[in-house]
Amino acid sequence: MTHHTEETLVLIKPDGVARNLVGEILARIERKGYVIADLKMLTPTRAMLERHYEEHQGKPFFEPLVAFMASGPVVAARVTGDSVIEGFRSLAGKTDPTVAAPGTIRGDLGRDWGEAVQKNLVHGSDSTLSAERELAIWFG
Ligand code: RTP
Ligand code: MG
Repeated sequence: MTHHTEETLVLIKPDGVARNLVGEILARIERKGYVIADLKMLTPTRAMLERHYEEHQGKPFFEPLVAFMASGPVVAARVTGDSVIEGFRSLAGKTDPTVAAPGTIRGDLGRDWGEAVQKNLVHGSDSTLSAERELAIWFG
């Protein structure tokens, strides 16, 4: 596998902020060796979220997801590191925290048992193209 420096967008979703897990989650990112290159807290607008989640428009969880993400402050981070896009998603674990592996953020800290929207603490970009697009939305 070839290694190269990448950047990704990480979001700590409203459930992570409300549960006071910001420090814990950022610490896991830093301990892995990734660098937090930019960081802010904000309550996202609906317009931002519709762009961020455009690939999910029309799916049954889209509206509840946007409502959940707009329900309170989130932390947005530009994170850089060696193969960080895939690496952070591996650190985060599977989308559904009930089946995410122990050792992952969602597996260790997830407390969402079968709700309509997965309150799964974090978001991470899933490709270089998504990372570029999402970083433009959250960091301009
Ligand atoms: P993310 O985009 O947040 O990093 O998570 P992901 O790639 O693992 O999941 P994705 O399929 O992109 O879905 C985005 C977010 O929508 C919520 N979701 N709920 N009820 C459901 O079945 C369902 N599916 C997805 C989750 O909050 C998920 O992270
Ligand atoms: Mg996704």
